[in-house]
Amino acid sequence: MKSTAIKAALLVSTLLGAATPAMAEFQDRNFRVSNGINEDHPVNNGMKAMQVCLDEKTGGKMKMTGFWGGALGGDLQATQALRSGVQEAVVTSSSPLVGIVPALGVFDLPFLFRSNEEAYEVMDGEFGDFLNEKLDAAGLVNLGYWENGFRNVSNSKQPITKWEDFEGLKLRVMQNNIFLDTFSNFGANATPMAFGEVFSALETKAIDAQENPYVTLDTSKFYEVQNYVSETKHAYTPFLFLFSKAIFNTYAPEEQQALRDCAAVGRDEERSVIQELNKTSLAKVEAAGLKFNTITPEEQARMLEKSQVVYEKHKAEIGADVVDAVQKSLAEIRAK
Ligand code: TK8
Repeated sequence: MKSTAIKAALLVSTLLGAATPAMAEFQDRNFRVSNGINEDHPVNNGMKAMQVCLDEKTGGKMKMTGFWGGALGGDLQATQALRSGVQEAVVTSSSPLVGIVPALGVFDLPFLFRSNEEAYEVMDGEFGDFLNEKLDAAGLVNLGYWENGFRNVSNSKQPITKWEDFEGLKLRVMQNNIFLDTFSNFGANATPMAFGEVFSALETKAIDAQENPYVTLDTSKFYEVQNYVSETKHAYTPFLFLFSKAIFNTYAPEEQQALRDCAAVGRDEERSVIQELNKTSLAKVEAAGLKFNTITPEEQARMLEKSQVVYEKHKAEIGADVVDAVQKSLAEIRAK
């Protein structure tokens, strides 16, 4: 009897012993994720999928809370808070961060990417890793390239069908010199502005125009204060899911790995929800009365041609090696 009880007790402790160390690596964590976009943006779908994955991997110990509409500050401000270790995570466009990591400016070069698929291949591969090393050196761990997407122009004045139509248009650009130069070179009165100020600037007519993916035109309600939307697809910008390196380094290797793996799960979900919502968002803004037009492939080629000066002007500052690397990688992808 006694020996059976001891055997049973030993068996239980062995089983517990086997199960305990794996879970013991995970502590209770609750981290904040800052977002400039609103809660109905597909980033939230991605974060929900990421949370399900984290629950599974950490036995429910690692939780994240999204903050929306710039509640924890704009992209740049939130990113600086990560660098100084006072905030855990941000989902931000790469463009406002070029002052921190100049190489990120590569994504701002006009008409660089032609399709989502080639953008994914470049970002999820070696080139993306190469940029991640530069972010890491700046105190930022990039958990993955999520999608912001192809950017299109909306405005309150007229359809944009050729670059000359930008003449005199007061157009908000992100805090980024490549965007500033691209639109100034088209004749626009380009004004750098943080994302959180765009809606009211459009509403008060301080500016006429902005450029963002359809999903943002929809979820940030810009369509309420715009009359025209023109499919320029002049740039594809990613969202970076950044984590404070100072905080990340205090996490156990298993926790870090769970974050990386689950961010990839979230990214895939977010990208696929965006593809669907892009269509319904455009339908919704048209139903709200905006006039929609596309740009001919010939005109897009003309815009790219006109923009060569922007490539030349910014190549050294982005890093000639960086621009050459992305172009080489794109040439390989396109030759397949
Ligand atoms: C959201 C921004 C935004 C970006 C912009 O925080 O600023 O226009 O496209 O969506 O990162």
